[in-house]
Amino acid sequence: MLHEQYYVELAKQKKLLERKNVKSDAYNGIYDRYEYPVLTSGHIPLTWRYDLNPETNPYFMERLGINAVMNSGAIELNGKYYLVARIEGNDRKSFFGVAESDNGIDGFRFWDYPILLDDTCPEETNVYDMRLTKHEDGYIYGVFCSESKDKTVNDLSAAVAAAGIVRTKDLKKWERLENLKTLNSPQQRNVVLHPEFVNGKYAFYTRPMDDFIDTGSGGGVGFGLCDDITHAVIDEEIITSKRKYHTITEAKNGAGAVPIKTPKGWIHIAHGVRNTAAGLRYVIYAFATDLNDPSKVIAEPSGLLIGPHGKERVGDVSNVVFTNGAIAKDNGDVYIYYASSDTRMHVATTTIERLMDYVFNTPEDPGRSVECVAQRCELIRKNLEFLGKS
Ligand code: M1P
Repeated sequence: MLHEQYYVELAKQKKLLERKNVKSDAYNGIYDRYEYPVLTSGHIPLTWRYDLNPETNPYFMERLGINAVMNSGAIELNGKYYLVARIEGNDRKSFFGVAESDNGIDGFRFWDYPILLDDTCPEETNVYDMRLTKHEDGYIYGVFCSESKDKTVNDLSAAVAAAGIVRTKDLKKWERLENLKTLNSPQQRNVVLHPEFVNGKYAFYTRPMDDFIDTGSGGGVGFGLCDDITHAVIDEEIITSKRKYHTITEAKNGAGAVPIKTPKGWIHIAHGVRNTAAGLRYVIYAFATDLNDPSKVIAEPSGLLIGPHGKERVGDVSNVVFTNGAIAKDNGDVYIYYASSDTRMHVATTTIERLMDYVFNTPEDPGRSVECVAQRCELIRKNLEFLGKS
């Protein structure tokens, strides 16, 4: 017989999983936000957390608790929406699990088991933040952060970040490939595989870093090519979207979702970080690169696209929104999946048309207050003229 609390917890979870999401009334014309997160630790199946056998768990205790469900890769397959979520156990180790929904905005349910990756890197301690790329070679690639302890320095928390690579056709069977090697960057995180070959090669957006937290001399989102994805080596990285002084990317930035192909260019949804007295603040921004040269930035609207709102501001790592997955459907609908404060997952919906309008028609950051005011005064002048009030 099962413990009576099992049924209580199961009923609570059923209610959560069946809750319909509703558009929030926050308006900006660019995208819609939703009232409820699409994934939380409460979505994790009870079988992953409790020992259901009353003989071995008489108090119905959570044996392997889940702390957070966040930064998720996203993909549409056969009309269904899938998130490969970063799930963080109470033990601070992250792993991946597939959650499936019929409509992409609610009803996400985890498959029975999390993903058990091939144990090919004995030194690897933690894995997180998988980006899913439907590549034109026919595979779905997952590129994620593979973190190991840095044993070269006498510092207990020193770590090394590298890009791990797996591939699959069905999200069920995963083949682990060698970690990416970038010859000029000692560390890598936020690496994204471009969906098409570029000059006949696999193309990666990288994030050169000297250090685990600080990117140091890393100038922004990098870009590099490699011949063989099964032994991926990038010998040269160039910088695409740059970090800039006194902007949302001053401290660091990183590629997020796999770029979305549009008639006017590749649209990138990335994150930018600045430092504050309250710690690092992470926001989501967008830029576009050239269709024929996806390393060349052709549009970069000013400021942030998504910042943390309301309850999103608070969590394990507060004042953070972070994306590593979006779904662009053939009908032009776009679902941007983002995590808030390293704790839970949300969705914002828009369309390719709207994203193009945003990216190509929003003015760039002129870089100085006086020029920003002039930019705004010009908008006001035109509006007053339009309203016949000038
Ligand atoms: O805590 C915020 C984010 O910090 C890291 O991002 P970045 O590499 O740009 O600093 C990542 O570890 C990410 O998982 C996390 O959400």
